Amino acid sequence: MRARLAIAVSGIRCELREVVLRAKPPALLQASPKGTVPVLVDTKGVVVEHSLDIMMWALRRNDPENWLVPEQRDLPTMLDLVAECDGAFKHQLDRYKYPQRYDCETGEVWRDAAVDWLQSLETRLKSDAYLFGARPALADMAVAPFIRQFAHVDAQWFAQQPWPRLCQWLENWKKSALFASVMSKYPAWQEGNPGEVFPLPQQAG
Ligand SMILES: N[C@@H](CCC(=O)N[C@@H](CS)C(=O)NCC(=O)O)C(=O)O
Repeated sequence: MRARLAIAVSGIRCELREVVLRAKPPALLQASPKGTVPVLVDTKGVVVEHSLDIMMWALRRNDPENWLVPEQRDLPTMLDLVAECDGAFKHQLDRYKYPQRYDCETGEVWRDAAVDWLQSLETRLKSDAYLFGARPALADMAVAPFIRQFAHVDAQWFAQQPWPRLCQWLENWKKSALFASVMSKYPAWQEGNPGEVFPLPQQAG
């Protein structure tokens, strides 16, 4: 989702090929044998294999909303926060969501392990509406999809935490036009077919 957010805001026209993970098309595995999505192949055939790298690829080409230039601090500081998300928090999120996949009796211990980091986001949002200032930037967009997943595991529990600003930040993002523009469902891509145009012209910018 975060790769789509960055491509949508950049307005760079792509061919989107929706992949069903149970039936990965050979073209995906040929481009990227690791077999995870998202994967981007540029017009020169360069393969970009991770969602954050795809965000950077798009925003380095066109960054109309200055996601790479936050109001506060700088890009390396944002990337440090994203690394915390992609590291420890993602590890906890996966186990909270799917404890049985990881041989955990319950996910609650992993939920609780994430509390301090989520509290640190709440603290960050005390001074401004977004993580690095009064407008959204890369860190917000890279982190929000995972906070959304975390909140959805047990929405009631999440709503009961003392995180009013984090909840508001999440709600604002979920109400945004950009979020809506990346939530469309697409049919699975079939070999030989053209993909979908993404972003649609009205989705750009
Ligand atoms: N580090 C990768 C991780 C991507 C990832 O794990 N994607 C999942 C889907 S969200 C996947 O493709 N899993 C492969 C599978 O389930 O076969 C990224 O950020 O792009």
